Amino acid sequence: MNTGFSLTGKVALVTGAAYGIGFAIAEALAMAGAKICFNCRGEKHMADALDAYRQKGIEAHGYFCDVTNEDQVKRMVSQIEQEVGVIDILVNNAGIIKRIPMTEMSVEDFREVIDIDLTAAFIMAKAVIPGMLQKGHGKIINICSMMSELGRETVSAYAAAKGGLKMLTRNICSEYGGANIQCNGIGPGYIATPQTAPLRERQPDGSRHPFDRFIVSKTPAGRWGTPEDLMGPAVFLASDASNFVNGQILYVDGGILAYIGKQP
Ligand code: NAP
Ligand code: GCO
Repeated sequence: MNTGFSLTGKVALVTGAAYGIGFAIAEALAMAGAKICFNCRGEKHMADALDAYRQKGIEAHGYFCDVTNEDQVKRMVSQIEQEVGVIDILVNNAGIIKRIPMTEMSVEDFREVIDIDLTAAFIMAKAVIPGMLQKGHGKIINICSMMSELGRETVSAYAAAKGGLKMLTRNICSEYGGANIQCNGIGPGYIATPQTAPLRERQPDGSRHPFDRFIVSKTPAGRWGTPEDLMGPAVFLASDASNFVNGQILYVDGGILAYIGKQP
């Protein structure tokens, strides 16, 4: 049976995939047969990432690029087209969070989060869509968040950006679905990566961080997610298996969004 999950011969670009969720998604796409391109900003991250991909047996192509800079993005995309091929799959994964109460947050900090977590996805999609139109197909996967649906104290900019990213996802679907481009999102729950490390730090007395305990009790699966939990969903949304799935956000959250929480 051909289930349509193979990515053999496809060119995939995963942004911010030197480590964390992006790295695991790139690894999954490579396992399914795709050629992997990724970008990051720092020299040390690049060297470590290339080494980590090599250790996994993946010949990844790494590019220095800040995803908020349209000139750098255009340069990277045309370099990939020359060196690897026209991009079939884009994963907008690069992202940051700033946990600051709203009334203490500077507008510069707010704008930086919106720029990286939302505007950059527009810049990236705008740069790859012409190649996808030429090829007659394309997959864009935006890494959203539970904060595409929910708020929480201190993450106003992040929630605003990830909510916007959900709507950018639906709009790309609306605008380019007719050209055989599918744009979907993955909404990870709480995943153990450097981004969430401060929420899992041990307390001075060795006990678990209260937020860590809160998340485990709020998650029906009873644990934090791992980057590996996102591998299957990413392959599905990158492959022909999802050709009639468009404009959706697939929440991969161990059930948090379905659960009201334990009564006290
Ligand atoms: P992470 O460990 O902090 O990694 C983020 C990556 O984004 C880094 O590789 C970083 O690269 C890159 N990046 C940030 N700004 C960039 C820029 N301007 N240009 C290029 N690259 C940039 O985060 P993560 O937890 O793996 O998260 C990955 C994505 O999933 C993010 O969009 C995040 O919001 C989302 N997400 C995470 C969770 C979670 O619980 N961890 C849950 C839901 C959604 P450099 O090192 O080069 O800066
Ligand atoms: C936070 C977290 C979250 C998660 C994730 C949830 O401070 O609440 O960092 O925002 O990282 O995006 O899906």
